[in-house]
Formats: sequence, structure tokens, C-alpha cells
Amino acid sequence: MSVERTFVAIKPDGVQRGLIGEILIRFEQKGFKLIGLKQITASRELAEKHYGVHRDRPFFSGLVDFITSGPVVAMVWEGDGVIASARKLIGATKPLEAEPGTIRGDLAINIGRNVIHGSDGVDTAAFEIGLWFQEAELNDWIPSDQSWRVEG
Ligand code: D4T
Repeated sequence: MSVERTFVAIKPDGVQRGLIGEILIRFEQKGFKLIGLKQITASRELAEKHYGVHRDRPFFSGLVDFITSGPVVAMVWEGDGVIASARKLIGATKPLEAEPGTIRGDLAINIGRNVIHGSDGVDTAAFEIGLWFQEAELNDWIPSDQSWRVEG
């Protein structure tokens, strides 16, 4: 398993509902390393690029309205297999289909208010990290307890 980076964002509904701490703790406790974190209200241009793949879908403009409606908490997490693992922690896109124990399974009921985003693959992660963060905003550091989480 190789060390990866993924982009995760707590959406405006998660911020408005006071779920930032509840969500952050799940990634921290899993053992992944936080290397970038900021609160940002996305411009329409940023949101449209982020969701560009959905440009022709009927929900696109509502999605852009929603994601730009208030601050999001943007993060980059690093670790072995973090891209797929973050998607598992997050749960299915439709919160009613997300397993209990996942973030969406525990904290959301509606697809248009599903509280969090996570990159769905290596290429998407690289694209989204570059879209939301400057290289200088990412911190390369070694947690003091790293050897208790990762072998070798
Ligand atoms: P994001 O990208 O927000 O993490 O969600 P997913 O990766 O889990 O799911 P997605 O790309 O298929 O959907 C992007 C985003 O659009 C919203 N959405 C989606 C919506 O409002 N109505 C819909 O019918 C769909 C399919 C929810 C997530």
C-alpha cells in the first residue's frame, strides 16, 4: 500500500450544523496525518471546477449554489491507502444508504446535504488538492507517535 494524499471537505451544512469537530476526530482517530486545513468560502468558479464532471447534470447549479453558500473546511489527509479509506469513513453518497458508523450514515439524511466530500481516486485527489490548496499550505511533518501507527 503506498502513501497517498486525499482532499476532504466539510461542506457548508456540516459547518453550519457544528459538526467540524465530530468529523475531524474520525480521521485523527483512524490515524491519518493532517497536512492541510483551512476554512474557505468557495467562489462559484472554484465550485464549478471542483464539480466540473457534473456540469451537465440537472442538480449542478443547485450543487454549486449550496457549496458556495457558506464556509467549507478544506483538508488534505495523508497515509497508506487514505483515498479509499476516507471514502469508507465517509460512507455512501446517499446518506440513507450509508452504513451506520460512517460519517454520512451517522450524521446525514439527504443527498443534497451530505456534509462531507472526499476524493474518489488518485487523479481526482491530485486535481482537487491542487485546486483548493497552494503547495505552501501543505505541511510535511512527522507526528511524534508515528511509529505507534505505522510500521517501519
Ligand atoms: P461528493 O463529490 O460531494 O463527495 O459526493 P460523492 O463523490 O459521494 O458523489 P457524486 O460525485 O456522485 O456527487 C457529487 C455531489 O452532488 C450531490 N448530488 C449528487 C446531488 O445533489 N444530487 C444527485 O442526484 C447526485 C447524484 C451530492 C454529492
